[in-house]
Formats: sequence, C-alpha cells, structure tokens
Amino acid sequence: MRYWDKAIETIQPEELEKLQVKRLQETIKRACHVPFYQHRLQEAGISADDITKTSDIKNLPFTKKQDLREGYPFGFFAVPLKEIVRIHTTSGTTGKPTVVGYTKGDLDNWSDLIARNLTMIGLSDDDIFQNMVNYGMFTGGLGFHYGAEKAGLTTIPSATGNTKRQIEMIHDFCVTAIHCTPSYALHLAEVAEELQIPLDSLKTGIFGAEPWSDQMRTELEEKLRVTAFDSYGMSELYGPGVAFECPEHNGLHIWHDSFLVEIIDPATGEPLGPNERGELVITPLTKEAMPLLRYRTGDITMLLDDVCPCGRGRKIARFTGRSDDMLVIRGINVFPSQIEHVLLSIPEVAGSYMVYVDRVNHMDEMIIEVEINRQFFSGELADLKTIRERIQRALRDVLELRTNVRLVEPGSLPRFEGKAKRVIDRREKM
Ligand code: DLL
Repeated sequence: MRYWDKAIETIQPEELEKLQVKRLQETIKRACHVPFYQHRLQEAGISADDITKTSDIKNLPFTKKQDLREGYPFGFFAVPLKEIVRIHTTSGTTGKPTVVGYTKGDLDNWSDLIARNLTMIGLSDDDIFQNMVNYGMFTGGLGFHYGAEKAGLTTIPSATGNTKRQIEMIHDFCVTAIHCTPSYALHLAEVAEELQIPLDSLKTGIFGAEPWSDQMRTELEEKLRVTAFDSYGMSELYGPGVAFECPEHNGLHIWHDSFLVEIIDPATGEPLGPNERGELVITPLTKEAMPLLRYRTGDITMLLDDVCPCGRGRKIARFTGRSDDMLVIRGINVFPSQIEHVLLSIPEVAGSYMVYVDRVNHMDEMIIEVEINRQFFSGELADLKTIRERIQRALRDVLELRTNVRLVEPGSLPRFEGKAKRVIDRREKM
C-alpha cells in the first residue's frame, strides 16, 4: 500500500481531534473577514476561542448555496483580490453561478489532495493519465491536472469532445488511466466498440462529478476492462479530491485533516449517527480564500463505522443523490439513482435512459425512455412488449409508482460529455 502523505493519511483519532480543533479555530478567524460570517457569528454569540472540541461545531451557523449566490461575485472572499490567483464557478443551474476563489496556498493544498487520492489507488509516475473533463470553469479539469502532475503521472489534458480522437490517443499513447464522468465513460466504451479500437492498455478508470450506481460500475468495468474508482468533490470545497474510493471499493475516504464532516437530517438540521443516511455538511479546514462554515452540500450519504484495512480514516458511503434532486411524483419521493439502479439491473437494457416528468390533468406522469440492446430491439414485437412490462413492473416494485416506459433504439438518446442530465422535469413550478 502506497501513501502520498502517510503521517496525515493514517493519523490517529486523538491527534486528529487536536489538529481539527486548531484548524477549525483558524478557519473561524479567517471567516471573520467575510461580512456574512461576522454577522452570523455575532448573532450566534460565538468566536474561535469558544471552540475547544470538534463537537462544538454544532453551535456554528450553517452556510447554504443560496447564501453564496447572494454574495455574488466576490462577497465570500476572505482575502484581498490581490491574493486570489484563480477563480472557478459552478455550473449554476438557476440564476447567477457561484464563484469560488483560490490563493496560492489553496491551489497547493488542493493538488496535494488529488495527489493523495491518485497514489492511494496505485497510480504513479509509471502511469499515463488522460483527463477527459472540461478544462474551463469546471473544477474537474485543472483540479485533476495539477494533482496528477504533482503525483508524477504523465498527464494528457485531452479535455472533452471528439470521442474518436480521445479513443485514438488512449490507444496510441498506451494510456493506463482515465478520468471522466461515468456517463461519458459509457459513451466512450460504446464508440470504441463501434470503431473496433481495442483499449487494452487501460487499467484504471476514475469516475465522478455525478452519482452512479453499482450496476453502472459493473458495466463500465466490463466494457472498458478497468478497475473503476468513485471520486467525489464540489467546487465550493476546492473541487474534486474531497472523497475518493480506495482499492477496497467499500465507501469513500474523506480527508479528515482537511474537511470536518457532519451528517444531518436535511429537514430538521439535527445530527445523524454512523450508518444513518442524511445530508453531508462539510467545514473545510484549510481553505484560505473562501473559508466556509458548515456548508450544506445537499448530497445524501452516511458515515460508515468500519475500520478500513488500508489504514486510512473513516469513510462515507457512495452517494445516493441530492436532497434537492429528489423528485416528488404523486406524493412519492423518488431519487433518480433508484431509477438507474433498477434499469441497469435488467439485462436487456443498454446504458442510456431519460426520465421526463409531466403533469397531465393535474396528475404527475413519469415517462422513461430506455435504450435496449440491439439484439432485443430488432426482435419480435411481442417480446418487446414483455420487456417493457417487465421494466415497468421492476420500477413499480422499487419506486412504488406506475411509470410509462418507452423502449428506444440503441444510440438514439442524448450522450453527455460532461454531467449527464437524464431527468427533465417539465411540470410547471408552483
Ligand atoms: O463535480 C467536482 C468534481 C469534478 C468531482 C470531477 C469529481 C470529479 P461541482 O460541479 O461543483 O463539482 O458539482 C458538485 O456534483 O455536490 C454532487 O451533487 C455531485 N457529485 C460530484 N461527485 C460525485 C460523486 C464537481 N462521485 C456536485 N457521486 C456535488 C455523486 C457527485 N455525486
């Protein structure tokens, strides 16, 4: 087992607590340079000196994405603009994007976290790494790039687009490791198969930036013949590199020296214990340009209780969606990941699907378009009807909902180079 920074990765609980308290105090002091936090901390009647143990964090106010939006563009910067050397923004689904800034120290810490992750999964200067994500405002491109270079990997900044060229490079440069969204990886596998270009040099696939199921993992590992690793992060917390699977593939290590983790009930804000699913709340402990206190990520996971044989700290479970992408269909809560889970467990289903939600005569209707494998698509009509009914039944069993499934030709649904947008809610907002 190789480590990038063994002392910090295997730090023992008592020492970790001390480090976290010290860093939390420093973070609060930095946050006091931001008017939003000055007011909030004053209101709560708390200062850095009141923190003597990590559980004191519960007395600090939460920060929500909406707060950051209201600070647009630079309202959350805790240092003069002179010290900010990079800006990224989140994709911003509604209204203005969220702006995040980095000092030189932040960029150094961030690339260090990525280097830790890459070393943890066995990558080194022997590897050739193709980074197939957007290199613009999205944090995935530059974030992974500098971390991979720091870890000594031969790094190819191929970015997105031109799948044929991506495949040729993997083949011609004998690429051993790739990074992209899981949905793009599936597309890549399909195109490589069509072009009949073997990707035999590939060993490792790093997939993240969107939720993906265990069925998707099996499919990617089979089609690309890689070992797949889940990678989690978000722009507000540097970007990628926050949590990452180790070779045990049993949850993601989150770097406790850099992120103080809480899981809360998203409805009440009350803390939840290990093995209880809820919203991940993170206080980054080393960020300089943009310190955040108790940031509500909106992502649903849980703290795992087991001790990992790899010797690193406590893990979190893979993500099952977001508290805010949950759909309410005829009063029933549905996570898109549940739909994917069902679909990919049905052998006739090919990788791609789209979910449309409409309101017809005041009733919610969910239409699911599903690509099925070619040999079934060109089969008997009666067989297609049976497949469709079977999919609808499987979905009803899990979602407790009637859905309207349409089988479509393989390759006919949209393909995504970045994050997949597979759910389109066409209901009018209240
Ligand atoms: O997606 C950073 C990133 C880049 C992560 C490359 C991993 C790889 P944002 O664009 O700010 O940042 O989106 C963050 O994406 O709150 C989650 O909802 C979702 N997300 C990211 N990684 C995962 C994952 C980047 N592994 C938002 N599983 C987060 C599930 C994920 N959801």
